[in-house]
Amino acid sequence: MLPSLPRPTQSGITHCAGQCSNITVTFAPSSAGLKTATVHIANDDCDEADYDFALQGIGICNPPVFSTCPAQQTVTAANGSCTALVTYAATVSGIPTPTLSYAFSGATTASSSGTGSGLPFNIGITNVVITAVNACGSTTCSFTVTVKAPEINVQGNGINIVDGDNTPVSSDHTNIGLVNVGNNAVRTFTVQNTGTSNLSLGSITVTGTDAAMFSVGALSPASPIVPGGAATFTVTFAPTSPGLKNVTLQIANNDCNEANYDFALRGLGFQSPLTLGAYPNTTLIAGTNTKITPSVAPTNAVSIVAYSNTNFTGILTVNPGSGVITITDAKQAGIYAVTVKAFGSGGLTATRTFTLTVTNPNCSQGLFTGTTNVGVGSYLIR
Ligand SMILES: [Ca+2]
Ligand SMILES: [Ca+2]
Ligand SMILES: [Ca+2]
Repeated sequence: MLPSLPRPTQSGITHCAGQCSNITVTFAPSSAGLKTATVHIANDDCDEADYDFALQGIGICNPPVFSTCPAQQTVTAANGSCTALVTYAATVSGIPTPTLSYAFSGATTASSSGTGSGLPFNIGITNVVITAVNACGSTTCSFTVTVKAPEINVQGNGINIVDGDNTPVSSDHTNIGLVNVGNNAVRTFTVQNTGTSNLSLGSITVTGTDAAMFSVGALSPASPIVPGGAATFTVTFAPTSPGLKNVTLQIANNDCNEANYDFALRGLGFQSPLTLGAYPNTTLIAGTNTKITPSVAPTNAVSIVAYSNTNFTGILTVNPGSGVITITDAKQAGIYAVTVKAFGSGGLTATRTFTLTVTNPNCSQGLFTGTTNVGVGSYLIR
């Protein structure tokens, strides 16, 4: 382009004989090619009043070229961090010096003249495009930044249980449901790693007032869980009393934003009612057998026993299902208070009593209540 001449600021200069001064000319081409101009110096010389001479220069313009485009970057986020710092550098040549702009898309989004190098990138894949522009053209270079991290997910019965879930339902096993006191129910939960680096699990615990009724099995296979992998653990609910039992399950892990994966668990302890029917007072002859049937069959009896005092040496057995008492070889003659005691789950008991009269027709009164065998004639009364 035209030379830049400082004409306005140089006017009216007077030089005495022998004096001199300098004029500077700056050539700043804004496009490529041959550029020409003429310098005019107006003066009071008698025959060179317009002192003029030609100038020329060649404008050089080179479009941008990347000599270094950063390689693909893959880093693993530090434990507990959802970002990673990534550094890189691009070098570009061109005349005039190109200006660079950066565009980020994907996991991390931004657009600026800042390089982004040394700054945090989000978990996932970020596409970086660098555009170089000068007067002669433009070019781009692109690369990706991949930040790897673990990602925890927990399922019960194949259904996701979100971190912090506080609404136990049976469909995802967080509501274990009704379990008889003294029995237990086992539920299996699955921990998945849907991320891109190893998921490390710490302890799996239950907390809350009723925590003693819930026990957690070992993780299988053991931590860590590889990307795309899974492991399981069980929770056993063994109520020791009736009623709703609530706890919080906590899974310590190295996910950046779900490090304490916790959700509510619930179970209902149920106490089966224990009933035992009434037994009729019964009379039988010494040395004989009989069966005594209760008014109704017992319910939920685990076992039933019947007993009297030590004078009675016959055999008393009770069927826990029917409640029927079998008396074998009743003796000695006498009147006995028999206690029937049923045992249910969770320590429940139920008791009935009845009177058992053992007679001996060989005695005039029909009764004999001694504890010692007594010989009467040729009879042996027991
Ligand atoms: Ca997460
Ligand atoms: Ca998650
Ligand atoms: Ca949590």
